[in-house]
Amino acid sequence: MSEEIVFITSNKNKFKEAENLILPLGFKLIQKNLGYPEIQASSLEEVVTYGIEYLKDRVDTFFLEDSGLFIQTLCNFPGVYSKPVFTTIGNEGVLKLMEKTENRNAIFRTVIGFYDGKAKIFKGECKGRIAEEPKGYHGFGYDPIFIPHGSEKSFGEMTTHKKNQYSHRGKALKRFIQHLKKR
Ligand code: ITT
Repeated sequence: MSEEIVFITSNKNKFKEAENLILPLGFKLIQKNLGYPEIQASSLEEVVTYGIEYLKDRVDTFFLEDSGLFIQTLCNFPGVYSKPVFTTIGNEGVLKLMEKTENRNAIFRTVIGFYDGKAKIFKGECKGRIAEEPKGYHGFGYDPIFIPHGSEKSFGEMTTHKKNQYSHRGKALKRFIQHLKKR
């Protein structure tokens, strides 16, 4: 019987990206949308740590994650506000804020929190730039406007497998997987 790992997330695209890397290892991945308060914190780590504290008496072994897009010329906005910014002004709004801006550097960050009686944090980041216009229909969220370093394509133009090779989440998941393997 393969070990079950529960991913607490409301986001089925995040789940698909995690499945792509974790399933081949022989674990069974289960998505649970339990909801936890995403506190208005100043860092992704704080959101994740709070989420673990909230859920650890409700679920035995699980992980969750918080991600954000940090745009250099906008003083790291939207960062920890990535979710409300996406659901309000969206990609078009972010591109409007960047009009005529030469410095298009940005970083995507993911922080994973795993709990199995003890809490552990795994981080991943992906440097890249904000595209001039949305490109591609794969993925979710800011994917069409983010082009990772080393690629001409946006995340929106990549398959899940390809995105995982570059992405913040792919990197954090690979660190998490190393930990799972040696537990
Ligand atoms: P959870 O239930 O796991 O929290 P969520 O969709 O609320 O799922 P986050 O708070 O981590 O996820 O995401 C913040 C925002 O950033 C949200 O609008 C996402 O669409 C976007 N986002 C996160 N990861 C992304 C990625 O890999 N590519 C594009 N957009 C991403």
